[in-house]
Amino acid sequence: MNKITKIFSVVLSLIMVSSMLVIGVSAASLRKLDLAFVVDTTGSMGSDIYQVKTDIQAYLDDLDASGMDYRIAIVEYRDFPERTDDYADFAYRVSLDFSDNYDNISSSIKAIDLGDGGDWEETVLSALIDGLDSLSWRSEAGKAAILMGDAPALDPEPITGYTTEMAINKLVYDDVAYEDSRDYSLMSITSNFASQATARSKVTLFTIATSGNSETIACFDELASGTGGRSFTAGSSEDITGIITEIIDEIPEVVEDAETFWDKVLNFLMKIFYFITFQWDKL
Ligand SMILES: [Ca+2]
Repeated sequence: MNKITKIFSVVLSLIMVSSMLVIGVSAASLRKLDLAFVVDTTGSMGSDIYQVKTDIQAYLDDLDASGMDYRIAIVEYRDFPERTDDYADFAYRVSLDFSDNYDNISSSIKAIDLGDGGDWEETVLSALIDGLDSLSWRSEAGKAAILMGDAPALDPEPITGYTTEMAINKLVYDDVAYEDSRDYSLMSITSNFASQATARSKVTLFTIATSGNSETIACFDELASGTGGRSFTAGSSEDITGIITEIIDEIPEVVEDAETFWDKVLNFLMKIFYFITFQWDKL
């Protein structure tokens, strides 16, 4: 048993070293970007959305100047029609799946209409979990979303049961119920690897709270910081364009390139290595 374990660990070390040599450290700057706008389209958002419609050309010019191969998607959210009694409402709606066509992006933004939303809180979490999940992300692209709204999330969300923590897990690990295997048991390392090997890579979230409401700011701040992104507050609608420009400037530094399958394999082997190192006596 002891001999087998030793042979196993030597073989594993060889695999690890050769993997590192083959894969190398590819810290190239962000080349491909999939960027989703997630927008509250209830009544009070009128002047904020008007600002985005007016200045969309400027945002696309900034993205062109960045040299990234980018695509834009638009997800809207309001509230459950079952809650608001307004059947023009929805928990989320994909207004545009990822597109690099200027006319499609521009016309989709200009077509945004306003709904009701009922009470103050809205279905932010459905938009981040299910809305973003239904988009056609490129596996090899860096992934980011800009959330813009004036009201906090329904948390926990009625009907779905979604919480802020679940939304952060979904954005970072593509798994609402993700739990990191801090115990380094072989079972949990293996099952985490199995669930993450083919998952969508991390989505970095930037947020723009368009009201000074402290609950909204706290909610958006928690969501953005949970993904390694940043939260902004727009004092007035006129501030939104400056904030979006700042986010676009920051994206190449903050948003990570997609983790490749081989990055995940390497990460898995590292965890196995820790397992053997720390569990050596028990083996
Ligand atoms: Ca509502």
